[in-house]
Amino acid sequence: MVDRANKPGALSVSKVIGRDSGVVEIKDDRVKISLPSGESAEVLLYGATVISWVADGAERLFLSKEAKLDGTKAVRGGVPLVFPVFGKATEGPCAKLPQHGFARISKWDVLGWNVLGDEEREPSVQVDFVLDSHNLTVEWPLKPEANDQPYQPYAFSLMYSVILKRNSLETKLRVSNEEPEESEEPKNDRAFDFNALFHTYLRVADVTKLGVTGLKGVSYKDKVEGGAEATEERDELTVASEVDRVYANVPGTVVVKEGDRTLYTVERQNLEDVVVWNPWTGAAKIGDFSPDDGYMNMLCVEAGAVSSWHKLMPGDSWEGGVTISL
Ligand code: TA6
Repeated sequence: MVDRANKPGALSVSKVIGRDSGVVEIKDDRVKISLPSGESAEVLLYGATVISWVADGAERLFLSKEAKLDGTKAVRGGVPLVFPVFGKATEGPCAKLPQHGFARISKWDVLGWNVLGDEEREPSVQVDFVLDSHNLTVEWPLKPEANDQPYQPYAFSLMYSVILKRNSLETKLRVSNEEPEESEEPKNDRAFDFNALFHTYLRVADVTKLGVTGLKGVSYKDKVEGGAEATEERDELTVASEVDRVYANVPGTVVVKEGDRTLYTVERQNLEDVVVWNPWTGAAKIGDFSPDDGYMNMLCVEAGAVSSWHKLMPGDSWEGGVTISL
């Protein structure tokens, strides 16, 4: 079953999408998805940021108590989307874009929703969001200072799908270069490069008790050590101080464990990299991070394509996604 909203983004409706299959409520600035079995997720239209995921009776995402949810700042917590640049670009088409790009600070539209799986026995619900060049408030690419040609922003579109299942949350991003293939301009001119990442703040009881597996033997850039390159030696990454690492080309599944117990399994589709971040006591210096000791209750395990640029030619699309399961 597919139900496409007529006026995306301008809705305030509560919609039951199938008798026992779940509910999608679109109200003002957010979308709430609920399953009959009790799981739920909440997505702000601002940034299409997932700000809550409740599974097996507990909240699974960390959201700072001082996170701004009113569209004035990227949300500190949940799952902010990083696109088209990870961090800051000092040159090139992404120069002058805000840190981590514009996807997390743009207002997205709801495209529609869909019931997946076995509607009777174990339904799951997908909600799709869109963002394209028409609703951008920043320049991408950066306008050249002196150029007599008319400025043309990249013709891109993003479709972001949030899929709530019984024991997992799946998020998928499709990036399309909408420039017609038969464009008269040389094709390369309208190709664009991008990074994408799901900046997921996992909620945990005590970060010091965790181990993250699946990274052994993988090369990483250590941002705490000024970007020094190293290789992970440990079976399990543990956190006892600030951690900010970009693991490149991670081969398999990453698992967050507490002792023998699996807390989260992170499976990636077409996303080669994994970033692990915990600000530790530096959290107190992050204006919208609260409480100061909240770093004990979070670990960012971020699936992405960030260790190199991905090029998208006119007419082409790319898709990447991540499934987090209990
Ligand atoms: O993904 C990790 C990271 O890039 C860290 O370096 C850290 O600064 C974090 O993101 C938060 O960035 P933000 O722009 O949300 O403050």
